[in-house]
Amino acid sequence: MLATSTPRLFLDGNVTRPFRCGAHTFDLARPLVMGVLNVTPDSFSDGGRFLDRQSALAHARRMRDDGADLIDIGGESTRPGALPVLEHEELERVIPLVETLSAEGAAVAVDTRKPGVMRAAIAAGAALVNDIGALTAPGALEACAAGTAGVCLMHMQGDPQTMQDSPGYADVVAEVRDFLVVRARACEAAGIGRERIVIDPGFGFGKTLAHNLALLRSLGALVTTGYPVLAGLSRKASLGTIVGRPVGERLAASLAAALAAVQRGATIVRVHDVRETVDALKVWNAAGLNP
Ligand code: 9MG
Repeated sequence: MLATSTPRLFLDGNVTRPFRCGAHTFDLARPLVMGVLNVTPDSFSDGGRFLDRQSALAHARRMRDDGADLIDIGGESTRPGALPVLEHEELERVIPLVETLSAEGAAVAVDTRKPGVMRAAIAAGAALVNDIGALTAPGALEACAAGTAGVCLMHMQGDPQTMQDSPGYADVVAEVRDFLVVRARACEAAGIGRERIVIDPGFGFGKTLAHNLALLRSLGALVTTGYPVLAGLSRKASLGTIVGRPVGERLAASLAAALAAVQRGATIVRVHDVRETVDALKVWNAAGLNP
């Protein structure tokens, strides 16, 4: 285990700055908002709503106009129990959107585990590869190293089909942190500079409510690695368990979770409700609560 020996790597304040992803550079002086666009029939929150290209583009542009710094496009659902999608189908869903939105100047992230989709997305102008598998698929590191896009490395125990069956850890915070540091170092060894790397504890990916809360409380353990931390809690089942509400009624819970995450040092929040999150963060910023 790396738990006790993980060095503080390259700190400027707490976190490596700036964050470089493709044609975009973010100074991380304030938390960034990443808006979610699922072009899938089966995502847990908005499955089926944006399969049509025009409605997907309209939703992405709305999120951009509402203040999203990044738009995260996913063509394969990652919700618990989700089945894999063929590569050609994922490409057809995602790449035209990446091309159009990148050409309009948006910073586009592509949520994929497939190296073929990563390569095509980077060629189409994607700024960030958001991989719930932390670039562990054969060829994924090479696909990202070949370009200049940023990478988001997420922790997941198991895979989406079975991950919530019986997640277990001896020390969830240490195990998640150690995994992410190992993956970040693998990226650097492959030629992906540290200024292009973001890490993510993967809330809800092979984790119980208690695991998610432990990670949220101890997000600082990830922040002290020096890599910027992304937190994705928006509308997730753990929030539903806490407040006892279905997925369509978790806005307040999601805002509270986003604020808790940035208060603990997250520099990017991945959210469905961009306008409301941007407003909440404006108040948080104005109050000078930045840790
Ligand atoms: C695709 N996806 C769904 N949830 C996510 C999360 O919490 N983080 C990241 N990076 N991607 C996610």
